[in-house]
Amino acid sequence: MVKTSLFVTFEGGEGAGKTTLMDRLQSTLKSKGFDVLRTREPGGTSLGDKIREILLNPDPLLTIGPKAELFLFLAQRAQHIEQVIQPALSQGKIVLCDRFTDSSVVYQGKARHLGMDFVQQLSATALGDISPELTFFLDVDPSVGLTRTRDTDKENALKGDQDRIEGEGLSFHQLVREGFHHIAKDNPNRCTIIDAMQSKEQVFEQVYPLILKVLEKKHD
Ligand code: T5A
Repeated sequence: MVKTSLFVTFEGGEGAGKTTLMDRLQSTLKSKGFDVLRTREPGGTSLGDKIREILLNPDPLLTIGPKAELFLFLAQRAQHIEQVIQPALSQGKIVLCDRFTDSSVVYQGKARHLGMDFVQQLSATALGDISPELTFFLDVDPSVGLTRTRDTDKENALKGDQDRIEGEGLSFHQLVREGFHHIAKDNPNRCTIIDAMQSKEQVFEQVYPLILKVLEKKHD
């Protein structure tokens, strides 16, 4: 087993193709002998999974204001880092994480109007010294992404029900997309924007070599 710690995050709007890409990256990296931990937010721990159920519950009677929503995301992240991410990195694993702090900055900071700087500053407490070395932002037109998730939900016999955040209007999801572009522009060394309107194969072929390059550098 090859031991190389690397923290990689995957970001983007709804239905951008993160799960699809991460499935392939996980199996390919494992087949090359790397020790890979795959995780996601909200979630990744028992507490995180319970908070996820609350955050994504579409029940209109369950009111969650923007600040409460943010603190729930930060609470699950603090637990996720302490219980899962930090230990895995200390053990020399590659951590592939579906969404992380950039999602809070964009969804709660930009689209919920709490302020991107405000969310970034508040997140620092949960993060400690953990930050992703690489972030891939899968960029897709929100109307295309939302159609993809609806089609997947139907295939999974969920009658096309949308979760609480997915169900926000198109303008909300357009703000999300703008927010990710803003972060990518401000962090060119960490973030790469990937055109997620391309085929699944093309998306993988762009991302995988960039991860390998960083892993090779670590072995030099
Ligand atoms: N959130 C999260 C916040 O508001 N703040 C935070 O701090 C955090 C961490 C999470 C929600 O929480 C919010 C953001 C989200 O709204 P989730 O269920 O985890 O909810 O939602 P997503 O992360 O958006 O996951 P999705 O499953 O909706 O999207 P994926 O994983 O990006 O997409 P994927 O791979 O499942 O693909 C969807 C469909 O598209 C197809 C797939 O086959 C699938 O059918 N597909 C493609 N089709 C054509 N071309 C391609 N290139 C394709 N790639 C995939």
